[in-house]
Amino acid sequence: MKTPITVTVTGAAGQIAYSLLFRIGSGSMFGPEQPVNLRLLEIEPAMNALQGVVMELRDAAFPLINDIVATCDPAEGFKGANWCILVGSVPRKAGMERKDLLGINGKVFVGQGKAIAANAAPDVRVFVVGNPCNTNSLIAKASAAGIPENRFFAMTRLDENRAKSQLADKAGVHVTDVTNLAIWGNHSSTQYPDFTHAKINGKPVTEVITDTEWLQNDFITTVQQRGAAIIKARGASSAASAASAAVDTVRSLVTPTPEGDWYSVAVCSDGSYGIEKGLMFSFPIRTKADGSWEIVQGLNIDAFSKEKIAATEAELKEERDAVRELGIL
Ligand code: NAX
Repeated sequence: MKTPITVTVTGAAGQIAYSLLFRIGSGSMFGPEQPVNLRLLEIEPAMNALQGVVMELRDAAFPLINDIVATCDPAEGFKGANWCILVGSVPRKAGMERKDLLGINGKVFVGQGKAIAANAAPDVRVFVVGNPCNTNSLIAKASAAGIPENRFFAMTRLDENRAKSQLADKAGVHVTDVTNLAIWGNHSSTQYPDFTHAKINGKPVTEVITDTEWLQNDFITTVQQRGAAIIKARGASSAASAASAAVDTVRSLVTPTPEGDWYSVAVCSDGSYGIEKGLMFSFPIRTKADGSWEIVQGLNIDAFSKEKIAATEAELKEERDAVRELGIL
């Protein structure tokens, strides 16, 4: 058994965490030999519910859970954290403008960024799931003085998994036959699920699925609108699939990527593909043998893709400008 690592999960009494924490406990995220100290952060009104989750985590008797701390104090919650998985976020309520939501959550992520910088382990990595996740991550990054920008991430893996599942269904293959699926940009309805570089059993998707009209229209909108379709069907937003995508993301970040493939996660743009430096933008990413990650370079971006990527970049700039106007950045 290895030395335990410390993992902080915020929004720990919420519905995504209710799946996620048990997947962490079972070893799906960090592997079957990696014990974890869990630090669960919530807001005060949710502390009772969180105690119930802690009772269930204890009742699951996971060999890999070394210690559990439940708290509503961010300094306590992020103490010694090697990984911070920021799931907690205030949801959009009826009548609330997008800007209101950016303002409310912006303040939360300023506080959490500062608390992470002051309390987490020197090797901390910060992975934001709570929406608007790209911009929340941007705010946390800007507020966490001293933590390198390449340690911040935001989740677009659920979008990647949704896109792979749509392509597999259309082609009549298993989802694992679909590779090289990049989500570009924002985790929102402007995201671009890039079918032009995706492969099915090693062949370009465009050779296997010749229905270009479907690829350029229905496929993209189905992926972009999938979250809304789940809410309509289930009466609640995606939770278990989101937790599963969070597990996939962290596993991909800590495991060298198979030769030739890539995965999607939002990272701090270094200007690759002309995306403005500093934006938290989803790119095709590879994890190298030494555990660091890189943006896959040299992909040919056709005119159709360029337009889609520009639209999602414009939205991320708008979000960034809105939080700047609110004085958050
Ligand atoms: P829930 O409303 O079930 O849970 C959120 C929890 O966060 C609540 O228990 C709340 O008390 C807590 N919380 C709020 N502010 C907090 C703070 N300052 N510190 C600590 N905890 C705080 O939402 P859930 O369904 O779990 O979704 C969580 C977030 O994930 C939402 O923002 C949601 O929009 C986002 N999602 C992101 C996805 C992605 O792909 N990036 C997909 C799924 C999901 O929509």
